[in-house]
Amino acid sequence: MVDNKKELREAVIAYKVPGIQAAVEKARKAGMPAGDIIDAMGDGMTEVGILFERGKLFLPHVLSAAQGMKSAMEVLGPELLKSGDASTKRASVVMGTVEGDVHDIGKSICSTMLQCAGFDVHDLGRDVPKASFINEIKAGCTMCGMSALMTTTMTVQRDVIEILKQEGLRKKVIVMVGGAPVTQAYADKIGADIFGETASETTTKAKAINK
Ligand code: B12
Repeated sequence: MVDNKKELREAVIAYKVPGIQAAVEKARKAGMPAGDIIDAMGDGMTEVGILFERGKLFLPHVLSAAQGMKSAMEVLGPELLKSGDASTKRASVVMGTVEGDVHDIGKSICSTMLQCAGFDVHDLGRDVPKASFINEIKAGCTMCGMSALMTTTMTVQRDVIEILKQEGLRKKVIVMVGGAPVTQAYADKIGADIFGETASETTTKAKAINK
């Protein structure tokens, strides 16, 4: 299993879609749980980000690694759902990556894990207008998860919370925020209820609030 973890991480760093798919298949055949496979790929993606920052990888490489992860999620997502406890009915959650931001890998992992835990997830995708979050809350979602991967888009999480206050909806909804640049301190500052550093932490915290 340790070898599979390493191989998955390295396959993502090597950014070739077929290589990532092969490493995922190998890990599945070895009986590695879908959640662990996703975690190992996530580690690889973090390293891709570091190499990108250092100028060792370029945008097409990042895009290719992201593509590989997405294609793996198509297989792993349904597998996770089967193994999860989706029979426990929990709150309706609107999830999305905020407007101006197209990074959706981490958000989609969070959505899948929340679904596995029995939440009714309305995933609006990426580059989601502020009003779309608000509309879903007006339509009955009692939790709202916003992902932001850039320092320039984190502020939209704050804006949506402000709109919720102005519309008298803030107390009716549990707000969750996440994404690589987001921290607990930032979440506290903008008045979010839950900060999740990873998808599993997010799910644990969401379940604790919504038993
Ligand atoms: C993959 C990637 C891309 C892919 C995205 C593909 C996709 N479909 O998502 C592509 C190539 C398209 C891309 C494009 C760009 N990118 Co980019 N990208 C990345 C990279 C390398 C990895 C992100 C990722 O998928 N990580 C893996 C996942 C699993 O982790 P995660 O997203 O953090 O999610 C976990 C947690 O954060 C948490 N979480 C996530 N969402 C949520 C939500 C909630 C509610 C909760 C509770 C928790 C939670 O749980 C997740 C799972 O454990 C990051 C580097 C980094 N350090 O993040 C740069 C990075 C985010 N990108 C960056 C930039 C600049 C860009 C571009 C502007 C580049 C360009 N010049 O065109 C464009 C953005 C265009 C736009 N308008 O959005 C910068 C942002 C810098 C900044 N301003 O802050 C980064 C940090 C790279 C860098 N160091 O320069 N990118």
